[in-house]
Amino acid sequence: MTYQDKEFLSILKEEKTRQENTIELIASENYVSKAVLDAQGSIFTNKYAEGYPNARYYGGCKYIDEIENLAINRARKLFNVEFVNVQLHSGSQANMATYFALLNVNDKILSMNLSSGGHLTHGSKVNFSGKLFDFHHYGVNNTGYIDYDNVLEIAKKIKPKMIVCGASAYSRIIDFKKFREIANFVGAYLVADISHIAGLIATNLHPSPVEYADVITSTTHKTLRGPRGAMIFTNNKDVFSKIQKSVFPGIQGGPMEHTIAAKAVSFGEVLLPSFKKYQENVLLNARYLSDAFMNRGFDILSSGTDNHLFVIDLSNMHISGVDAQNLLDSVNIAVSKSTIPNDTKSAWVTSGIRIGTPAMTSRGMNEKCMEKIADLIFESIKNRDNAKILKNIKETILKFVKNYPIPDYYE
Ligand code: DSN
Repeated sequence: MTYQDKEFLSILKEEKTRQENTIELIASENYVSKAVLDAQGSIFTNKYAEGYPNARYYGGCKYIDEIENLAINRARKLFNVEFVNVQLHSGSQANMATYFALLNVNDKILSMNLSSGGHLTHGSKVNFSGKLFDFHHYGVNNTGYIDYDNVLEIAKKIKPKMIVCGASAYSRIIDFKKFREIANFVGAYLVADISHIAGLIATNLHPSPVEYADVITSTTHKTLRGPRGAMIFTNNKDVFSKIQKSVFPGIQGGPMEHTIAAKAVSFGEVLLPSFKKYQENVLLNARYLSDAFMNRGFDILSSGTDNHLFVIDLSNMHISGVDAQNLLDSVNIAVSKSTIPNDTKSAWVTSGIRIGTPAMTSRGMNEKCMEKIADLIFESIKNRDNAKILKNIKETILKFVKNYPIPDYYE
């Protein structure tokens, strides 16, 4: 590398070492390819391009238009959809643009509650969504599944203008058709936030909402393994026209064209047959890992998973989510604390942890590795007061991860 800034370089090196030496189980994280990283770091970062292809507020946008159209067209192909906006800086902004496009402030929205696996932008009181709109929530039943009859019941009672389906910590198939029927029953828009499962949908390993939802929002960096960012798509021309205006000039100015370039490159990778194989392995590993945890006495919400993640209720292990997260951090395992349905602990403390397999599957891990990871976590929790055993576990992990390198980013 040719960087001169020693302070920067030192932090970059430390973070690279951290990434290399960590078993990464945060369900929303992944490792982009070198091609995606290069596109993100490319000269497209130098360009302002407010507006959309062929309708910009700046000159010099010929190649910017080409790169944005490439991203749009690849996304259209991936999700078999007509209209796509790839300018969203984040999933939160994708949801914000969608609400602002179709609703008025204080309108009613029905979505999944945060403790059952919903997202901050699905109406949390501390988020713009909960402050500006009148959110009502559905959760999961006592087996950990969405109860669609209950969703219908709540919808009939509150008559929302919009129903949001999709979650950040829900491990089961989402029945978009059922959500459409409920939305039709009460005359509501249906929005599917597929941020977590976009990679599975793009490879036909989870049913697609395209036929059912009025609007679909997604991040691009989770199972989809692209750069950090988001997109919105729909098959409804009128809805799309509102979305376009809502994104720009509604809530964003200049799009990050270097990120859009990286989105284009990553969508190209998703179109390759090898990406489907990767997603199949993500699913297999999630099942192996959740089984391995259950065999060691851990309590998994809904007793398993259909996708890339699951949530462990740690109540029977007598450790909170935050303490487990910190403990595992200390032995180089990254997880995120997670609330569980009807959690009695705060969102900072929580009673659970969320585990996902996209990142370690990108590093080539398999069934045997999942058994080992479950063992390492079980032993860490069991021996949390024994510094010597924890030190040995960390040493084992440092040796173990060396066999599964992260992409070779820098020469
Ligand atoms: N914060 C993301 C996650 O970890 O799931 C969702 O935005």
